[in-house]
Amino acid sequence: MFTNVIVKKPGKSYLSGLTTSDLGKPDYELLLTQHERYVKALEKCGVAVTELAASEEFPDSTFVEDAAVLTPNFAVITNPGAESRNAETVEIEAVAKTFYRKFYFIQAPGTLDGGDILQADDHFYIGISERTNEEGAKQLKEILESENYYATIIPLKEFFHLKTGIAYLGNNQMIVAGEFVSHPAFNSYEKIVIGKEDEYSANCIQVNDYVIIPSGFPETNRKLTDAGYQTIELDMSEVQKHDGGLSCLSLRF
Ligand code: CIR
Repeated sequence: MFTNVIVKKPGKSYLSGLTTSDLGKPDYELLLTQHERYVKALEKCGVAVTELAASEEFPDSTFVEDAAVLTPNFAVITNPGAESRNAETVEIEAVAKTFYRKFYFIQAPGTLDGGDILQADDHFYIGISERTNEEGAKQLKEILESENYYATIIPLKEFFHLKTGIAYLGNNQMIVAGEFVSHPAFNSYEKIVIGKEDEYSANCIQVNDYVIIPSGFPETNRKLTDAGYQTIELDMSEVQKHDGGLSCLSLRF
């Protein structure tokens, strides 16, 4: 069960944030509306939402997931791999202190983005990407193993972050796309496979009784519904324009 989430309102500077997509310039008003609907959907899932105010000095800081890894008993403050995002951790550490007493930190030269970390019950998967390096992954693995979790490091071939292409739904079920469809690390899970054209919808979030998915992917919605999940669909167009998805916008714990 998740009881809390942390989110952060996007600022106007979002428009000058990092992106690799060619989907066009985000519409700020529409982004705010999409963010408000995201918060409402989380509330419907039964979690208490802590919403941080926008920070104009950090254009990508609405993607709070990258600054921390939160588990039931401790928080890991990351060392985000993009220079312009690195100091986003200061505010996330401060707010995490209202919920946690035990902290670990990823230290340079290790870098790590929370988007590269997937928890499936007592097992964490740690992606090595453009943002998370081997040293950062190794540090997190050691922290997790010292806390009696399992941890597996997965070097990425194509995806931006690990969770760009995979989500854990609970009940030993994973939703997988692209390079994860036949990846041996996930062989022991029951898989819901997402086709190439629907790849964006692999980044979805299971929150208590619901799975929140991006709208515009009827096949994904059908696969989840057939598997017995209740879905909530949200338009994520303005988030997708800056390489973000549903998981990136919140820390869930
Ligand atoms: C970035 O490049 O850092 C942001 N524009 C997108 C971050 C997405 N975060 C995530 O997948 N966890």
